[in-house]
Amino acid sequence: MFQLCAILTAAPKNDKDDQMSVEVERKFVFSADTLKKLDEIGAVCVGQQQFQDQYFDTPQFNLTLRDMWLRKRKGCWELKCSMAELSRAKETGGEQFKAAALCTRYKEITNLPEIQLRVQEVIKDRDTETSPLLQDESWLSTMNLVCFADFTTVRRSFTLEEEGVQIDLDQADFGYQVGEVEVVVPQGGDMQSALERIDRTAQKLGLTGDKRVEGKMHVYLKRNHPEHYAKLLSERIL
Ligand code: V4E
Repeated sequence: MFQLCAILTAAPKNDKDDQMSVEVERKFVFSADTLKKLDEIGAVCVGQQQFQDQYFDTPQFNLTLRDMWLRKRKGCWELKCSMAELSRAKETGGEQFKAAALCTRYKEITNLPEIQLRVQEVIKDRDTETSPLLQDESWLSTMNLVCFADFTTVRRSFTLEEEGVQIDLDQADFGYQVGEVEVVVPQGGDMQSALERIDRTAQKLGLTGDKRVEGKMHVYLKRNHPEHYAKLLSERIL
């Protein structure tokens, strides 16, 4: 089974950063056979890394209920904001990519002042004067943000050069593993080609099915925060 999703990544707003790229990814369930397949199709292992993800939200879930995901990974802040509506509007029709119906799109912001601004916009009922001190994490408590998910992932990454895709195999420390085939498309780039390359890679890996595969957060919340999970399900965020 696999899932196709696209993540719109955006750098902070300045002249240089006006460019945006789209990260297209298809999640899939993998097994020991996947490693064999990767080898057979000529994918090259480009490394293994371990990272901790800490996700933050208010106790009222102000961010995640808006499909905004604030996390700290390897000391860096990232905010993923859903671009679903925009993406859907742009992709009406197109029989050839039924898989696109399973797409999710997220603008990814990595510039801390920009992140603080976005979060502040969402939590505007609070008095949230942010500190300009980027090293200072007092803005979290100022905005009433608490860590609701904390887990570590071991990620093995592969490239399939002929398709220009990256394949990640993630093993989370709470006992869930999920793979993804990913292509980063620069703004204005060829999304159709990316989808085709991902689709071809999925076929080469023997992935079948068109059902959504749960990401790590789905499983983490279901197991650890069922109320939060239920709320996101009922609001159709997850
Ligand atoms: C967007 C999102 C979350 C943030 C993490 O996204 P994800 O791509 O699943 O995690 P990961 O570790 O693979 O990040 P990467 O290294 O690729 O940047 S947590 C929940 N969501 C929403 C979401 C969704 N609605 N559906 C699916 C399939 N995934 C994520």
